[in-house]
Order: sequence, then C-alpha cells, then structure tokens
Amino acid sequence: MSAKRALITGVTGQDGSYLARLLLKKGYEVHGVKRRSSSFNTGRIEDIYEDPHDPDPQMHLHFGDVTDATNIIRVVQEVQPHEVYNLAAQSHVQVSFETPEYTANADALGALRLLEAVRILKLEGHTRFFQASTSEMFGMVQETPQTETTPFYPRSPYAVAKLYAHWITVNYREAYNMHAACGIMFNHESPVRGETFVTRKITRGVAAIALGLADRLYLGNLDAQRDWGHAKEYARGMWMMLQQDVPQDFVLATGQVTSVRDFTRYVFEDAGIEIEFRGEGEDEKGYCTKTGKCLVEIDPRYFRPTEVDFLLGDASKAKAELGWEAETPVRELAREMLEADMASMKDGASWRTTRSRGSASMSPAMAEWLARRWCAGWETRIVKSSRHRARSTCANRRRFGGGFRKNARMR
Ligand code: NAP
Ligand code: G4F
Repeated sequence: MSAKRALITGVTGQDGSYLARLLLKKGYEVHGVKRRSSSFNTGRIEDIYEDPHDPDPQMHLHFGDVTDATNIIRVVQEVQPHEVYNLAAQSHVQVSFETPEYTANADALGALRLLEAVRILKLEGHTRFFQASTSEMFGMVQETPQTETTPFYPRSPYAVAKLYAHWITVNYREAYNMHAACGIMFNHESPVRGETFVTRKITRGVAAIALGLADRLYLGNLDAQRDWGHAKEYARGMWMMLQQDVPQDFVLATGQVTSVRDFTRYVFEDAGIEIEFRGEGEDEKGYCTKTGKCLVEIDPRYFRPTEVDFLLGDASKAKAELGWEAETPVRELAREMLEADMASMKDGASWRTTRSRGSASMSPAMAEWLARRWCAGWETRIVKSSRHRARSTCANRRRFGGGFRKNARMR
C-alpha cells in the first residue's frame, strides 16, 4: 500500500517542524510549503530535509505562500494530499497590530484558499483538513476555563483573522461535508519556539545573562497569564484530530496557568539566580537577591493596544474522545528551553544557530557561516536608539564575533 501523503503549510515554523517529524515517523510522505526567502528559512527542519536526488525521498518541499491562490491550487493538485495541515500564519499577536492587512490575508484568507483548492479540485472526499485555531480567539475571556463552547471575544487583528479561518473551516465542513477540524490550541512552546515569543525571549535572555553575555532583560506585561504546553504534544493532537471518523473541533491545553512574572522567576531559578520583583506598574523591576543588580525591566513598547490578560484551557473533550493529554509541566518545559539555549550559547559559534540544533552533520564551515547570518538577523532586532549602540556593538563584535549585545532588547 502506498504511503499516506500529508501537506503542511508553515512547515518551517515551530509546529510544522514537530508535525513533519511525527508524520515521517508514522510513514507518511510529507510535503511542506515553504516561502521563498532571501536567506535560508529551513533551520528547524534541516535534519529531516531530504535531497530530492536521494532515492525515494519521503520529505518534499514546495515553494509557496498562502496569500497566493494559484500557487496553493497547484501545490494541492500536484500533491493530492490525504491530509492538509494549515499551520501557515503571521503568528505574532503584537506584529498583527502593525501588519493587520497582511495578517488578515495570510491567516484568514489563507485558510479559505486551501479549503477552496480542495473543493475546486474535487478532493472533498479524499482530503482531510486541519486548521490551527487559537486560544487568542477567546481574548477577553467570557468564562473560565475555556472550552469548545466558550464564546469568542478576539482582541487583536491576529485573533480576528484566526476567528474567520476557524468559522470558514466549520462552514466548509457543514456546507460541503468536508472532513475539516480545528484545533483550538493554547500557547505551546519548545526549544525551537520563535525567539520573539515571550517564553523563548525569557529563556534566551536568562541564558545570556547567566553566561555574562547580557545585563538585562526587557519585558512588557508581567501580569499576563498563559496556559503553556509543549509543542511536540500539540503536534500529536493535530494528527489525532484528523484520524477521527467524524471531524470535530477540540481544545488542546494543559489546564495550568502561569504568569509571565512567574515564568521569568522559574527560568532565573533554573539558571541558579534568585530574583525578586519590586515596584509597581512600569516601574516594577526584577533584582538578583544575591547581588542586588537589576536584571529585569519593563519596556512599555512591549505592551499591546488591547491585551489578553488570562487564558486557561479545559481539554477534557480531547482527553475523552482523542485520548490526548498534555504531559509536560510548565517548569519542565521552561527548563528544557533554558538548557537548550544555554548549551547553544556556551557552544561559541553555534549558539547563534540555535535552530540548527540536532543537525549533527553540520560542518564547522557551515556553522560559522550560519553564525554570521544569525548575527546579522539579531542586530536588526536591537533597539536602534540605545545610546550604547555603537560602542557596545563594536565591543561585542570583538568579544563574541558579532553576536550578543549588552542590554539587547528582544521582542
Ligand atoms: P510559527 O513558528 O510562527 O510558524 C509559522 C509558519 O507559517 C512558518 O513556517 C512561516 O514561514 C509560515 N508562514 C507565515 N506566513 C506565511 C505565508 N503567507 N505563506 C506560507 N507560509 C507562511 O508558528 P507556530 O508556533 O509553529 O504556530 C503554527 C500555527 O499554529 C500558526 O498558524 C499559529 O497561528 C497557530 N497557533 C500557534 C500557537 C502556539 O502557541 N504556538 C497556539 C495556537 C495556534 P517562515 O518560516 O518563512 O516565517
Ligand atoms: O509569547 P506571546 O507573544 O504569545 P501570545 O500573544 O499569547 O500568542 C501566542 O499564543 C497564541 C495562543 O494563545 C498563538 F495563537 C499565537 O500565535 C502565539 O503563538 O505573549 C504572551 C504574553 C502576552 O500577554 C504578552 O503581552 O506575554 C506578554 N508579554 C510580556 N512581555 C510579552 C512580553 N510578549 C512578548 N512577545 N514579548 C514581551 O517582551
């Protein structure tokens, strides 16, 4: 029997990389859509990438973009997938306030384009569809904990776009009898989490402080509370949803909530640094209890125009009907992320290539080249108005080969 074919949009992202690994292990032929980029964007999947010249490759990459309907139709036609996982998105909530139209195009209409491609190509009876919905749709929460029946109240252009994608998926299921399911996923993280989401920003920042590469971490709203789980478990949940006879939507969550402040405290603690928060509002700071040094400061630029203060999911339905349950407690998740960041930062050149961890076959020359590429990317994310800019950039270039900066601000 020939292998099942899966098409993953967003295969180069955190979840795409875990899902592709899972499906390959299950014997799928995996097709991923990657965007054209002027630099490599495949760091997270380098170790599973197969050269098309290899005999019988199981992993295939297609250039594409969910904002381009003709491209999407062609890729779906070529692959004739048994399962489509739509993970492609401009997934950063704060960035969606700056790029609302693009976010709507990719995150809302992207799902529609894929669903229409399946329909236009008359694959409704052949192709199952998974939509990556989000707990952000609950926004200003109407009840706690949030379940599949909790009313939505989105609080960002990202969440509004995702709400459209969610409902259009439900609509295509009902209107055209498609096997389409939405995973309403609460925050999930990992060592390959994007560097500008708060958990990874904290683990990278703390690792850099612990190793003497940075002085301070700048954060936004410390009071925000999230239900944080491990991404690899959420990828398994996505697959499970498409194996059901009857398509349905499921919440995936841990059922535990942690504030940004506590997550920060845990990560410092795991790095052997005890911190204490003092002060109110924007003046709150985190101090090392041993040295009295300020290690965490608030930067209001990371506040959002409208915030989601609290998210806590109830995944009882997924447990009862799929047998899915989150397994990794937040403290273990935080430790795993910190250890990965510490290891890569200690490792000289390769700390800048965190995403390539696991790719043991990388040559030193390639690692060095990637390191230089990473540095350039890093520097563009540094706040330009810092008065230390020129001085510390030069100093750190000399010291770390162009890498970290003191007081680096990460978003
Ligand atoms: P991520 O790391 O930001 O990955 C997003 C992926 O989408 C990347 O591969 C990105 O490509 C790709 N992409 C962005 N715009 C695209 C476009 N126009 N056309 C094609 N591909 C595009 O996100 P993630 O954390 O893996 O999340 C996966 C999905 O789950 C997203 O839809 C996200 O909104 C949703 N979700 C995530 C969470 C979470 O906590 N992680 C929770 C709920 C829902 P590049 O690599 O080229 O940028
Ligand atoms: O890590 P975050 O940026 O994730 P957010 O906004 O919850 O969104 C993530 O989870 C969603 C699922 O609920 C996904 F749909 C979405 O794609 C994404 O993966 O921020 C978490 C919280 C927010 O309340 C934010 O205001 O942390 C707060 N925060 C405090 N300081 C910060 C910072 N967030 C970021 N990114 N950077 C900060 O310095």
